[in-house]
Amino acid sequence: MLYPINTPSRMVFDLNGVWQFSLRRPGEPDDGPLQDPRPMPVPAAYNDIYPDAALRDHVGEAAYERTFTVSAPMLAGRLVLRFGGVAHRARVYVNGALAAEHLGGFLPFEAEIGSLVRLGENTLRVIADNTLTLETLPVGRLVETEYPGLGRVRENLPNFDFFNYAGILRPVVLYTTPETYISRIRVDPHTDGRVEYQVEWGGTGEAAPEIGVEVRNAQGDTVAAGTGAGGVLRVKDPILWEPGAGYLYRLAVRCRLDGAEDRYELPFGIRSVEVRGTQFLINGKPFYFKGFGKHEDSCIHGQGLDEAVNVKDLALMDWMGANSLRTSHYPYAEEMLRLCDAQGVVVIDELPAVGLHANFVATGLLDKNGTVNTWEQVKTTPHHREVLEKLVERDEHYACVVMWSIANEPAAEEEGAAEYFAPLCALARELDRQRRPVTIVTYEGCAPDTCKAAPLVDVLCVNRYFGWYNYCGRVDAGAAVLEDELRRWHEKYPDKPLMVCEYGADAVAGVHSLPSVMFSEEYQAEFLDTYHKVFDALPFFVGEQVWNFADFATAQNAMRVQGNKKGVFTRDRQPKAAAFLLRRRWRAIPDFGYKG
Ligand code: GCB
Repeated sequence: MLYPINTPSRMVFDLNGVWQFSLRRPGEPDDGPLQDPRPMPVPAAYNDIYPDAALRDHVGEAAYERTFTVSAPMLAGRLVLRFGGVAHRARVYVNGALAAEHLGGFLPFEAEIGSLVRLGENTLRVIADNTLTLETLPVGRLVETEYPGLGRVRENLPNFDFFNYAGILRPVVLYTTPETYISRIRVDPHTDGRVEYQVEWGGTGEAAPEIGVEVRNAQGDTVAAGTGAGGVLRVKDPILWEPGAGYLYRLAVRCRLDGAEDRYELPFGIRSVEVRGTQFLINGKPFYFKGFGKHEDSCIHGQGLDEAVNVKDLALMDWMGANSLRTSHYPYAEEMLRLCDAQGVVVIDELPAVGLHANFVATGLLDKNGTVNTWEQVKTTPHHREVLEKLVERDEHYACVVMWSIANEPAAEEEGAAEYFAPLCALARELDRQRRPVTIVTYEGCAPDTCKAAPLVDVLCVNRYFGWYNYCGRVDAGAAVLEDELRRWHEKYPDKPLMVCEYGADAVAGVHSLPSVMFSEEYQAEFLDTYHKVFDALPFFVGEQVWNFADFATAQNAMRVQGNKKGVFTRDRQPKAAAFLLRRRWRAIPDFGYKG
């Protein structure tokens, strides 16, 4: 699905702003008036906007409504309503008629609405449902508990460690296209200057449109051109997209039929990604990942898009010498990927597949009795395939994306994991024209000899907290166990690169202690420093991503102090002591060749 932009043939109209909003009771008809509506910003999660626990903790549906005006030029061709992301399930009505239904909070969807609108004022209503189940991604459990005197209470327990923010999280726009329009552009650029491309179109006509393509450089000069819906263009002496230097070309496409023309420009970078033995190569050079697992999370907006925060986060990463991030634990807004592409930030692009474990969650919320078979319980396969298809379609052209993460911390040690994941890994490789490496990020319960995901992936990505959740207060013991385990991973898989995608310790900003104790800034810094000595001793090791970039909101529980405090920055993006340690380290580590 193409990102909405203005072009000579397309107009984009912003529907963000303040909408009317109300929570809904189960069974309420979709078309009745909103009950006691109140203003609600879009995009934003609704949970933290009012001082109201019932709103913050609401389980179920909420309704948003606004009017919008349609002018005559908007009806000259197709009129499309597009949502960047609504968590997690949406029904969309235009003037009372159902225009779209969608499952999945972190990917865009759209509907052609030309036949549903009239000139002048129109009404748009969105019903957003935040319920997570054993069929959705992320995975959650809907439970009803009887409390004495309170009756039955519906709760939605997350199988994951971030707040289940809800609502219209990403931008809403209307855009126009001609009747025959460009529906998809695929690029597969090569470092020798060849750019394979393919253009798909939609429309009602029988005849094929004429397609023209041009590659423009960053100055806007045309450096290659061709015709036809698919082919190979040649860019002479290409400037490569590199970590830290996100040089972008644009593929300018024209699609002409019966005198009408659609035009679109797709930014893309020229670079290669390859796994060779234990090395992760970008442009043929061994790359070392330095960076973070993040969240889309900030004060007030919750998980809603906040472009100021996104720009600030990348500025802080640059200040630290970080070169990469993982979109833990769901696809991020495309606005962020566009920034990463332009700034040369390397991205591991993760599906919303978190919580695929019936016996484990970081906060210990689940029964750890080991008797439940995850792969018999969860019913996520169809949705998992669907989000993978949509993610590859949305993000395939981004040079910053160097690897697909199919899931975070699934029950990869349990029987059934290989059967669940093998087809998904195969599908990722089949769908992606650029054939990026594939990973599944695993947790401490998956050892080298029990992990059923490891044989399926190109890069071994592990999350480790030895010295935090276990060996409490013993960073030295944690690091010793870590080194032993990482070496065993390498012995078992000598031909696969290995990286740690999460390591970290909670630190409550302002808590200090000498000698250090858990939750102090000193302990967090020592924890990271001790892990780094292990990483530096391992030649087959390709990267370190700290958990987490910033403190973030979670469900309330006894393991969390107003959210997860493993941030190197506070939630309002002020540094803890660890930020300075990481800055010294990462500014001294080159992007390429650190491990030979
Ligand atoms: C993990 C999870 C992450 C948690 C983190 C923690 O392994 O992948 O979602 O937030 O641990 O802090 O416990």
